[in-house]
Amino acid sequence: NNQVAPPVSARIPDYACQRHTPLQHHNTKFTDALEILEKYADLRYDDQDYSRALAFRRASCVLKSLSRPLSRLSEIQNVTHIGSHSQKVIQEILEDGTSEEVEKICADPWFQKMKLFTAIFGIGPARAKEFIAKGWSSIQEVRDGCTSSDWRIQWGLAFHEDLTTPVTRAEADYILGVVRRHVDRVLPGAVMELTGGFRRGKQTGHDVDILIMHPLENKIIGALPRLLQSLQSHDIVLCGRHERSTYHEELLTQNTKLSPRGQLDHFEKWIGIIKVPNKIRIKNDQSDKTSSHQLGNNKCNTDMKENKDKCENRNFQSDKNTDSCKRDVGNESVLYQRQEDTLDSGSAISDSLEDVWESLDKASSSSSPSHGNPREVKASQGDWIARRVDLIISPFSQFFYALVGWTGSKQFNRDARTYAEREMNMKLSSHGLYDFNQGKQLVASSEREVFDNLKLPYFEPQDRNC
Ligand code: 8DG
Ligand code: MN
Ligand code: MN
Repeated sequence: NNQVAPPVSARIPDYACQRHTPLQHHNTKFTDALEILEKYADLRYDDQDYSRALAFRRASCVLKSLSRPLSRLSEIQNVTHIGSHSQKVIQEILEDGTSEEVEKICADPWFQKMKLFTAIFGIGPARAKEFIAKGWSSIQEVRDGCTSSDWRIQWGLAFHEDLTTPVTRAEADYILGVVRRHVDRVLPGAVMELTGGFRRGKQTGHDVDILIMHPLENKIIGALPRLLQSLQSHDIVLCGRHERSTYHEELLTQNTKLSPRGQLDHFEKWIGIIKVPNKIRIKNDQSDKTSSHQLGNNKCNTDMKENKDKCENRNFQSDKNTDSCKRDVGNESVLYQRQEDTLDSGSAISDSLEDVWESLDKASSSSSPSHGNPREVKASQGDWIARRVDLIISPFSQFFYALVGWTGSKQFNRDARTYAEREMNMKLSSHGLYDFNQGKQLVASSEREVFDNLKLPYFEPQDRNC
């Protein structure tokens, strides 16, 4: 034991938001196994006991940040985030190459059914358990027996194969391009960012997350309904639902308990499904055939695997004096500049807001919220594939917090929020940062400033893959 590498623990910061966590790392055979245990714990136990699942996620997260493959358990024995259960599994894999416990879970029919059913858009663990209790074990049985009127479940079932086919980077770029053309028409001057996993450098994802902002704070009022009208008139939208903004300033300081699964925020958004021509995906598939997919030793993980990490280097540079910031994408540089709002403040705004919401509510109850019968649409499907899209619209003042939040990963956000609370006496959300020591909100006009305000070193999106 005298040739043991220096303890890794001495160099591992406590929070994932203080560590580089790249997409491609050296310990997939451990992290794949730990993430199966995480998933199992998440599905098996109720929300109250999400801590079990989180313990595996934290352990996995630490291993992802190591700069070399783990070769002995002693290297991580004193790391606080790697509990005894995770250590046991890691030890097993070090000795045998696989973990018996993980193998058993993978072979467990209940787990397989839960994974199958919770992969349906609109189905959570509670509903999946009901399906299993009815004796169903296939998607077809759910299609035949499920009577839910929830639009997500109806469309999710009809287009299940489409929606569980990984969205490629080329498709994400295509969707961004389409949305951009419509945004340019209905909200000229708007800024858009592809967020979520794609921004972190993933080559595939389960959906496409697009964040939209306008430098004039009030310009975004009514923009999302106009955008959707524009998209719908071009027969691109399959179904979807608007959500009103539920933001109010007290939320910045309120100690809202984040639900363990979804960190719901209060932005106005649209959650839906759109059509993408098949040729967009096929082009991408062919270029992918050259790159190999690396799988861990525990092979039951059917989750979407990423291809080799190819990232654009996106930098935001801020300029505090002019209240603007620059973003560089290749040779192009985009200037985000706060502009003076020309709209009247006060009642004029709330009146116009009410009008917008009224027409929105009417629209969504009449065409509500989908177009046609999902099964019939599926039966006459043309040369396109259904893709999940999230459109989020943020005011300029909250944009960079929204950008960090919607870039993720979820675990990065969780740790950044815990770090803010415990280490800084601050409250972080996708809407802003409140400093309880100073009793005020800390503004950010770049992503870097979000990190600065938290006294954290800056991490590029591709290093936030925890
Ligand atoms: P994937 O789609 O590639 O599978 O992964 P992802 O892009 O990382 O996950 P996601 O479920 O699409 O969520 C994108 C990020 O947005 C994630 O880090 C969580 C964050 N997020 C917020 N607010 C909200 C919210 O209200 N709902 C959801 N679903 N995600 C939110 O900051
Ligand atoms: Mn996503
Ligand atoms: Mn999403």
